[in-house]
Amino acid sequence: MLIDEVEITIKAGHGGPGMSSFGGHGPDGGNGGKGGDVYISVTSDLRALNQFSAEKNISAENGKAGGKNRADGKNGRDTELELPLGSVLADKASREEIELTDLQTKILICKGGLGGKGNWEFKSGKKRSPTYAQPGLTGENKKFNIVLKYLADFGLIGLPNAGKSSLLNQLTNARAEVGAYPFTTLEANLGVLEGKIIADIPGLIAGASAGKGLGIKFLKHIEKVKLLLHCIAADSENIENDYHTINKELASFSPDLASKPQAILLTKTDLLNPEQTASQKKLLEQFNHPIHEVSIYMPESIKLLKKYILEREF
Ligand SMILES: Nc1nc2c(ncn2[C@@H]2O[C@H](COP(=O)(O)OP(=O)(O)OP(=O)(O)O)[C@@H](O)[C@H]2O)c(=O)[nH]1
Ligand SMILES: [Mg+2]
Repeated sequence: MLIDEVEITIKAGHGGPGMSSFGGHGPDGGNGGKGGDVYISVTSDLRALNQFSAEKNISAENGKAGGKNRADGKNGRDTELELPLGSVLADKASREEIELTDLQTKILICKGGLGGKGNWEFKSGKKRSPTYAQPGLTGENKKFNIVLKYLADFGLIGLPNAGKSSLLNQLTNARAEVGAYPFTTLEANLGVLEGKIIADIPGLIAGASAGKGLGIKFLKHIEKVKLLLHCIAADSENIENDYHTINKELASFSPDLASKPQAILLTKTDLLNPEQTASQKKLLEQFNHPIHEVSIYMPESIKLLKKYILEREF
């Protein structure tokens, strides 16, 4: 299951306490180390929120205590938290929002506490007792609600079994489940092709917008896409019907979605001979969309499709 919303607590490390000790020449307690910081970085692995399925408390290491003989305690180790591209973090207290839209981003989200000074540092102080050492400061502690917004640039749509997930796997690093039966995909899958995000959603059927099948609630995942990749199986018995079924459902769900640019992917062309493929393609030409013949068993067709996707300028 793809986790797309989660609440977590992030806690930076506590500063280590300063030492209170005395050597041959009086106070010699060293300083505590600084608490570790927590950083956020961005990953193209859109399943990264699944790391919080069990543990929702993230922390960095505390600073170590100062030692005798003016020895400084070690700083706590920093923690780096990887969140998926498209995450929006809302700070529960300040209501500040951070949107992760760039893979290069690295943010210091919670700062570790400073280490306490050891009693050596207060040697010449008049107000303090010579045994005084600071305890170290607490690290920052914040609660966030994280929502994964769908930033997909491309959306694979089509009837169940049209080959959408198979294509996603060929085009991107995704490992979506593929099955020789309808409704294999139960959740939206996302993959990244050189920084462009492609979404694969469960197949739509006639009546989907009225709640039939699974697909409709996943359409929100592709509401922001710039191009719909409409998958139609080449071996379909009524290919025009397939086209209309999907577009009718899109239009009932959202006219906005239905009016988005589409490219037709005529899938599974390995199942037909070139003449059959050509006549199926001809039936789709009336819809005035670019048509790409693809087969996961024809690497050249996948290469051409990748090129087409990567060259899209929006
Ligand atoms: N011959 C052939 N079979 C394909 C091709 N692409 C996909 N298939 C097969 O078609 C079946 C359905 O593929 P999926 O990728 O699961 O289809 P889907 O559109 O994601 O299906 P749902 O998730 O159920 O909507 C599987 O048995 C695939 O192996 C292709 O290019 N050629
Ligand atoms: Mg699928």
